[in-house]
Amino acid sequence: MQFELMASMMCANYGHLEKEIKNLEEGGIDSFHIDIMDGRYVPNFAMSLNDMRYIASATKIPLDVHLMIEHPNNRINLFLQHLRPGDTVYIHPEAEYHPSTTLQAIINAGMVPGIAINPGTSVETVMEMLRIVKKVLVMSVNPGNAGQMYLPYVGKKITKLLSIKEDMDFEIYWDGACSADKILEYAPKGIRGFVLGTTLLFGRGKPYGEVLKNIRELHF
Ligand code: S6P
Ligand code: MG
Repeated sequence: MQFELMASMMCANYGHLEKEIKNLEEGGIDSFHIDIMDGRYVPNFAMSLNDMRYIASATKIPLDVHLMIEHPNNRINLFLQHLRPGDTVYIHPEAEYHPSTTLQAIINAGMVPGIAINPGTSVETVMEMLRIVKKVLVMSVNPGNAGQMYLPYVGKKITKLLSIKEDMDFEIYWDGACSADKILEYAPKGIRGFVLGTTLLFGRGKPYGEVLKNIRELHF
């Protein structure tokens, strides 16, 4: 079964970040998920520009930048200038007056445009943006923190997104409380990738390579 695994770097050990990056690379991670927060759009400050810059400089593996900030277009170039073609940038449509303008700036810079959809946001309200983006990050927890509980009502929304993704030409990614049973259930249904945080990857007392191998060997 083909699916991507992303490491949620806000859950990494910053005491030895270089080693964390190396261990994840050697373990076979597909991309590094970078949760940028401003303390306004979400009630937390997880990662910021310098964390992203450092990780971009330390790896050739793609970055998956999840902007949880108000009006990202005001400062979008601060982020884009450090990214490489093929890196992904997600915005939250609710955080922007003109999200299509921001998505266009991401496209023009050569990055992959995405939107993140909060648990309380309906597919209908972002329908036009689905024509612009290549990736949709479905939040199965409220944005702001790692280590939260899965919110089961997002299941219906995922079903709806799965039914329109081919026609509208986007891929769906999972963010929040991702467990092995969610991968078992949703990878076969067509979810393209999963962000791994404290639920499955970090702080579990197992080498990352072993965790990632176990996930790839799940019996679907
Ligand atoms: C939440 C953030 C996520 C978390 C991830 C952590 O605002 O966007 O990317 O870092 O959910 O995973 P877990 O397994 O601790 O929920
Ligand atoms: Mg995230």
